[in-house]
Amino acid sequence: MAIERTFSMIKPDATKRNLTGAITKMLEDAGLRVVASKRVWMSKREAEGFYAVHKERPFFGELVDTMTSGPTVVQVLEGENAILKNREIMGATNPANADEGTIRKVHALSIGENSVHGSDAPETAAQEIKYWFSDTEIVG
Ligand code: IDP
Ligand code: MG
Repeated sequence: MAIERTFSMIKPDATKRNLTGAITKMLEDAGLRVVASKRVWMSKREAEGFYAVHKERPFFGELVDTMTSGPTVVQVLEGENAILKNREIMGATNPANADEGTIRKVHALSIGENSVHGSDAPETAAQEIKYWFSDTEIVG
């Protein structure tokens, strides 16, 4: 298995409930290392750009509103098989379908306020890391 990097966000529904530490601990306990991290309050334009792949979906407006409703913690995670591992610890998009012990099962409020984002493939991980971080901000 390869050491990979993936992109993660702790979404506003979670930062508002002071869950940054609790969620980061779940990521670290799963064997992932936070190699870059910053707290941002994203603009509408940044949220629309980040989620451009979903722009035709009926929930796009709600998604942008939710993501700009408070601060987000953007992170780069590193570890063995990090992309898939992060998706596993996150749990299903809809917390009602998420496995026991996953971040979304434990913390998410709804499909729209589901506490975390994680890249779904190597290509999106590379794109998403680049969207939020310069190389010098990823410090190991
Ligand atoms: P993912 O975050 O598990 O990868 P995606 O299908 O990529 O899920 O959707 C991106 C985000 O859009 C979700 O995390 C969620 O916040 C939001 N979203 C997806 N489907 C719905 C929906 O049916 N209603 C409201 N928001 C949704
Ligand atoms: Mg996705």
